[in-house]
Amino acid sequence: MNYNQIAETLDLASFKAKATEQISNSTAINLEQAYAIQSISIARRYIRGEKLLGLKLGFTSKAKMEQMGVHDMIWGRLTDKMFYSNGSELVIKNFIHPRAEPEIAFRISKTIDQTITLTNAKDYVDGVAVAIEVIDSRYQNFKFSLEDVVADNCSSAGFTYGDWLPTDTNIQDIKMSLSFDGEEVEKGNSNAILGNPWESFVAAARLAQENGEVLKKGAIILAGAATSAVFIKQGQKIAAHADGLGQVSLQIV
Ligand code: OOG
Ligand code: MG
Repeated sequence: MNYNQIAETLDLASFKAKATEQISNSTAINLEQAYAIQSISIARRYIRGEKLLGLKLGFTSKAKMEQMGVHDMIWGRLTDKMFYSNGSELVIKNFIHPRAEPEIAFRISKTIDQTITLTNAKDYVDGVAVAIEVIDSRYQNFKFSLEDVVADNCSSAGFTYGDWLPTDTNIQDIKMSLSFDGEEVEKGNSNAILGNPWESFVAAARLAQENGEVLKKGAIILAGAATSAVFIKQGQKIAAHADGLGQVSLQIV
């Protein structure tokens, strides 16, 4: 199997906003190979000048696993090209079939240099925020196997976050929702994320260490969606809300 070729196909599908066929339709790949393809395709972005901003976890909630028919947690990379500031415009024609989901973001306060547990996690975070992730599978019909979606950098395409709040702000057992033009389209509870969103931060720190990704001061972690993701359309104002964290929005143009 040619990893480089698959990585190039996925990267170009993203760059040109044109869907491609699922890898697993023609080639059997395992998870290790899928992560190798992901890192080659991200390296192509770095060559174009994109910078790593952080990591995201996916399928950390049952709602997401069930929606997409997969069974395990995955992780991907976020770059500066995917970042949108709160309230800004997202040009939908640069995407294939984007969906939005409400998330929680963590901001890292210092380089992670030891094993992170629930007990020391807060020492490495200086802010928590409500976030929106925009996912855009590069595969036709948004259909994939777990390996396919890992190779495709976990559908990562865009994200934004709201105001950073102090680390001791409660993020457990809070209502999270997604609304389009003021109407709620999804709602869930933050504990749907691994039972406690802080577990997601702990997992991200472990995965980063295991995979040689150094998370430095300022890096962002997205914990994974608490609800299903919903297709977005031109003209919508999309917003995510989390009790106690406020709200964040994007205008889809
Ligand atoms: C994969 C990305 C999953 C999440 O928050 O669970 C994800 C997908 O659903 O296309 O970002
Ligand atoms: Mg997500």
